[in-house]
Amino acid sequence: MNKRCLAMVLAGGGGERLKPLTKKLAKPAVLFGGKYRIIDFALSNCINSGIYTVGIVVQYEPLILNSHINSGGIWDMHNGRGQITILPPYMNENGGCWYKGTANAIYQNLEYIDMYNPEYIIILSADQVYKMDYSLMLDEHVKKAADVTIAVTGVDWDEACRFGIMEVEDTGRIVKFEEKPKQPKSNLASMGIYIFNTEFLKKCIIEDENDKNSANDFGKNILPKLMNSGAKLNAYKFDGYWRDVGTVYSFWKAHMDLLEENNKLNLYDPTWKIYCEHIAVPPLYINHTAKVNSSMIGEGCYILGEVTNSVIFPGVFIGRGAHIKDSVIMSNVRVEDNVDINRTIIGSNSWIKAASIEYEESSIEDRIYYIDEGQIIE
Ligand code: ADQ
Repeated sequence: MNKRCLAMVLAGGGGERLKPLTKKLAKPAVLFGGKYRIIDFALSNCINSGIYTVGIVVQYEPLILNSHINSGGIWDMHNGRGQITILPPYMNENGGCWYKGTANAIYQNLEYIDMYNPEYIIILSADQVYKMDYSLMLDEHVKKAADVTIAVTGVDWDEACRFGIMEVEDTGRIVKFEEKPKQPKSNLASMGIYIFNTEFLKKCIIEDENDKNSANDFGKNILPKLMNSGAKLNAYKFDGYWRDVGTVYSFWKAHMDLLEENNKLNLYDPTWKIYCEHIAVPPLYINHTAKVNSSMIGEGCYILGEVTNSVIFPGVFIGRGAHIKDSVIMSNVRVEDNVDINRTIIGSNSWIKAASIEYEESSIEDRIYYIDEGQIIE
């Protein structure tokens, strides 16, 4: 498939609803699943789908995201078959400005797109966890001769208001699209994954730039306008595991999903690897005083206490008599002896000394507690 289709990964958003985890970090760079960063899912899907030329649009807190992408071997897009390019906002002879919305971020990179002159462009979000073969979506886009194909999936009704929601005919044609409706009439959600014919995409975003009232965003502006214009928008139904981990609760819940036996994301499938950065840490050590159940534990951890139904990232120390339950502990956290931690996300590099955590100081959402990165709790 290669340069017939170019991927543009939107990775510049502020991650407002995931704020405690994204204070100093772009959401796509947030750690996920015991060893990955969220963006690894979209990028691995690209590699596994045969798309090796990828532009990543960055803006908010890009430092760690940039160094992750530039960290070497893993993202060399399979031995030079393609290239990943990081695309921050830039100045030119006419000035320059920050990426206003997602469509503007693509608009400001039309020169990059023209360099490859692809027939199709797939636009991806970098803040979702899923495994998907984009080449099947492209096949359907071509077969149905659509102007735009949007990947869609069913979501829980009580979450539908945080997505673009649509109604779709049996033929696959989208007949109604509403961005984040207050009272959704369907639970069929846009996954924020779009395939456009390149020329059509250019026309849409250039026209949208001339509309001074537009926020230049795909969900808010481009797709509703296209619905009214009679363009052919088709839905590509995806029924695998997909989560937009955009809130603290959905982030925690996606981790708990991972711990279910035979969970649908299945990180252990050798035919669809999720690639990630390698770090030089020693092997995992589990002492005879430790008890570990239904948990994922990263390399370099040193476990003396009890861990139940939790995801522990690399380099974590868990002391003797400590109990960790239904929790997500990020990298290099130290939990001292006899500490109890329950339904909590603990940010990297924290040091938990208190026997039980004073939750008043942390964020609470749906009874999930959060301890900021680098905290000493005593
Ligand atoms: P949201 O997830 O709310 O809805 P948004 O916050 O715009 O959309 O984020 C989408 C992606 O674009 C993220 O990866 C984000 O980092 C990036 N992004 C946001 N603003 C950006 C900017 N100015 N420059 C560069 N990158 C930016 C969208 C759709 C919904 C759909 C959900 C599915 O609008 O219709 O249902 O995704 O998750």
